[in-house]
Amino acid sequence: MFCYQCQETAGCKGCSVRGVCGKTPEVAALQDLLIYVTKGCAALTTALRSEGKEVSYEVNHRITLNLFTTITNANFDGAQITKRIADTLVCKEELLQQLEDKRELPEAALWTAEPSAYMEKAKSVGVLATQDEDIRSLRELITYGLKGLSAYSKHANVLLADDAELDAFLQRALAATLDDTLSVNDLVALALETGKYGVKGMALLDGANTQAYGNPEITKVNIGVGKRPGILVSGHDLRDLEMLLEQTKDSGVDVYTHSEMLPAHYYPAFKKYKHFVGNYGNAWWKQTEEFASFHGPILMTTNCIVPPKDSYKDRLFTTGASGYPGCKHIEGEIGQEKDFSQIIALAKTCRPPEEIEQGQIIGGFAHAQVFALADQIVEAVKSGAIKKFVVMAGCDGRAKSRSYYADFAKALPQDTVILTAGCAKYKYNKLNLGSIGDIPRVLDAGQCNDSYSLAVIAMKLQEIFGLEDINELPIVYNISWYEQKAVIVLLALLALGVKNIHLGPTLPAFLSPNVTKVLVDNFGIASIGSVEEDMKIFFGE
Ligand code: FSO
Ligand code: SF4
Repeated sequence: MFCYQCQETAGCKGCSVRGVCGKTPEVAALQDLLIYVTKGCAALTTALRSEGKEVSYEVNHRITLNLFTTITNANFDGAQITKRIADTLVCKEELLQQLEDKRELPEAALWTAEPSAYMEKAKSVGVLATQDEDIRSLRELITYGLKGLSAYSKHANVLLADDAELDAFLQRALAATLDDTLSVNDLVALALETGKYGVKGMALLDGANTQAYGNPEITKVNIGVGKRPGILVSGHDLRDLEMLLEQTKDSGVDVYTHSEMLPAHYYPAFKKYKHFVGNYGNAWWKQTEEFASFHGPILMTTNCIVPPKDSYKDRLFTTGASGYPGCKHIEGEIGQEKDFSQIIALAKTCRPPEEIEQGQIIGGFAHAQVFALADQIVEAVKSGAIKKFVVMAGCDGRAKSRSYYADFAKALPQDTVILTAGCAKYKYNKLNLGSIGDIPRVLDAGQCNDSYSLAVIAMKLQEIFGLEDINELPIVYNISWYEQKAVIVLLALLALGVKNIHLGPTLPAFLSPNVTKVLVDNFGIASIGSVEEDMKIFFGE
């Protein structure tokens, strides 16, 4: 196996024996093959579109779900992935029959086999199949960005929001990673175009979320526990949460969020559920302890799954793109009502969660809420009460070096405000960093996809202050990344013209020295240093 798609990749180079995430070589091989056949499928849909033919939503959704399935920590279930490969081969066959001109197709579009041949084929279609390290780096950068974009598209799709142009781009770009005629410059341009569509994808999801559930608003979220048994919901899928909240109403069971599901509390539509009592625990990587002490069933709606301990494995359920062998998977296609009754029945037999902390955290500062506070914020900037905003969006992770982010937050000058989104916030959202007037010093917009809100806020401030360039704003970017959704967020920020982003705790292993140089020279991308060094760089102190 060879995988270097996430920040925790072995030795900052690549996982080649077994994933640091727990992915086995067999599952890694199946994921490589799923990506390969999905690229073939995308080549077919792209060719069909160029013949003026329509591609169905079902095919679009298949491609995005396949990509989402291979995101770090989403799906460890070889049987599920094997089935997705087989189903995609059938889909490819149907598309091939509709295509008139089959001459220019890549091998991936034509390849088919029985499941017994999958492993052998997988050996030749992984990341290392591309010999040139710069081409490989850019192909993977684009593919990982598209994986992140697929996750966001899928969340919009389950709320019945689709954008055919977005899907057409996603498939064209995916197919382009098979094209040996494209140069480094072509692929750099395609990576930036991927970022442009990243903005579009996040906007689609933002529109779908806010239309379905209202605009996030300032909310205090309880981090303690109640006395009744609970169900813990993790991941990012708000539609799954909505269905579960409806089905648990009046059941005597409470519902809690974990990790990236925390921002669900900020949406008005979920506030009507009295049994939606709070957030339990922290970012994804702490789940092995927190799921054990929760005592009740856990529903993983997306990544990030850590291979479960036996003590709670029978309480862990997956749905959507997520999967883990031996854990029950709740089925349900887009538009279907999922049946969570077995989770609810199990919850009723469980002890209430063990309290691990008490208090409240505050969030809900997505674009509409921040716009409502715009006068106060602009006044604070003009008076000098707020000198700088620091975007610290992204992901949290296990690496010890990530304590940098807590230390950095603590060391920030008192006249700075952190703008955050994603699970990165857990490094500092319980530190009580205070407020400037009525404005908390940590403004949490929501999930990682709500980084879109941070971009919208920046563009609004640019307009209010009448600035030519987004980089003239008093905003600095110190972003932490872990998996492929952070890649699309990064590409989106680059496409919006944001410069001098610091990225940590390490730069992606999939960026070759030459590709890194392109990003440094053109965008001022930098890695992090020590807190002291970075304070000087950002604030000259
Ligand atoms: Fe975190 Fe995991 Fe949201 Fe990621 S829970 S790491 S970038 O899935 O998607 O922020
Ligand atoms: Fe390694 Fe990350 Fe790939 Fe898992 S997802 S195998 S940890 S690079």
